[in-house]
Amino acid sequence: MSDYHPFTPDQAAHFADLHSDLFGDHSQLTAQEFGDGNLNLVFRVKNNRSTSLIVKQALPYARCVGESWPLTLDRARIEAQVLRQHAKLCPDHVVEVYHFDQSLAAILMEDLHQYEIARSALIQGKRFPLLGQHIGHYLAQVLFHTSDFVLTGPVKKAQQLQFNNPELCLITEDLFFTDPYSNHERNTISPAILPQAQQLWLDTELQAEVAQLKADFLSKPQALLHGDMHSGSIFVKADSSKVIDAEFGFFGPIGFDCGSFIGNLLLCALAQPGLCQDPATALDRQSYLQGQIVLFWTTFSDEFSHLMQQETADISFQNKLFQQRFLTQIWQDSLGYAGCELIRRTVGLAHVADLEKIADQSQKTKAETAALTLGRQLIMQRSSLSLTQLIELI
Ligand code: SR1
Ligand code: MG
Repeated sequence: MSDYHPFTPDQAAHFADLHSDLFGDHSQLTAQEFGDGNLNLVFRVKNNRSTSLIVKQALPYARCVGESWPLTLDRARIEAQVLRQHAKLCPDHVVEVYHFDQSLAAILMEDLHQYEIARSALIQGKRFPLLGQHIGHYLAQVLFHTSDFVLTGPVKKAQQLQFNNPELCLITEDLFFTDPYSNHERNTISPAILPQAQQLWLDTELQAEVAQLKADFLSKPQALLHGDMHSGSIFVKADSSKVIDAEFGFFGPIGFDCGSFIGNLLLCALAQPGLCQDPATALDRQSYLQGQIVLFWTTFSDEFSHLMQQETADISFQNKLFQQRFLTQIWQDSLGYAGCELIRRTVGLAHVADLEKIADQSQKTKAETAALTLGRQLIMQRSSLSLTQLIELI
């Protein structure tokens, strides 16, 4: 990686120009860095005819913390390769990667400027009737086709090596499963909910269940996950949804991706009474978000079941009873990981705008308390909760 240097806007524009034919010979290019995520540099490069592309470059550290938190540049390779593999399996719902340069840790990709980030749009109360269906379809396709139902043992093991992502997995291991359950210096806790957070540090029954979910995250390489399936990793417009940001990708438990998506819709639903003044509007938005969770899970589970029945290559895994049990286990894991997401986004390092944008302090305390309570319920009751019961709990 000796050629590596963080891009200036001009260098990002040059990189985009060099690796794409989209701009034309006489283009005047401008570039602007606008990355507001946690880890990387992101530039929009535009010509004078409004054609634009995105250059995303990994920094050798976590941007949100600074140089004191070094981070592998290899995450750019993982991201480019996961996005390309997922795009082959589900082209409608994955951003297109045009070029990847390993030595610069830089990716040139499609600019989704006609789309909005799902988290910001949902916070504003915008509705996308197909969001749950799109993400259910995306996850069913990419997770099934990278699992043991399709890949032979040797092929899957080779891919596990290709997508070995220890540093980014360690971030999740720490931030999801460890920090929130102790008085860790990385945690950020609103003073008003400190007593509830302290409860988490003492709750050994909850900690035992979280330890099980962490053990599964570490040792259940079921499929090639996106690895960071929150609503900030999804671009949406009325009739289309596209997934970005797959740098946390690795072979892990299928329920982790499903649970991250469900967890982020739940966070948005719990934040609604604090985000909009009118209680009736808040209720209406909550019922839209509940509907999207139902649509997501019914789409995912119907499609995954169908794929198991129709396209399972391995004869052992064609057993119907095994397939039913496998899907039930994904549901239970999803509830557990959704619960962990609710808790870590409330008291851990990486908070979400859904809760942070609540201006009224007492409303924010209510929403944060609700997130911790629901998070605990999902983790503790994951082996018995149905989809209908989940919706009732909200
Ligand atoms: C230091 S990274 C913090 C969080 O941002 C990413 O999007 C992941 O969700 C990670 O946990
Ligand atoms: Mg991200």
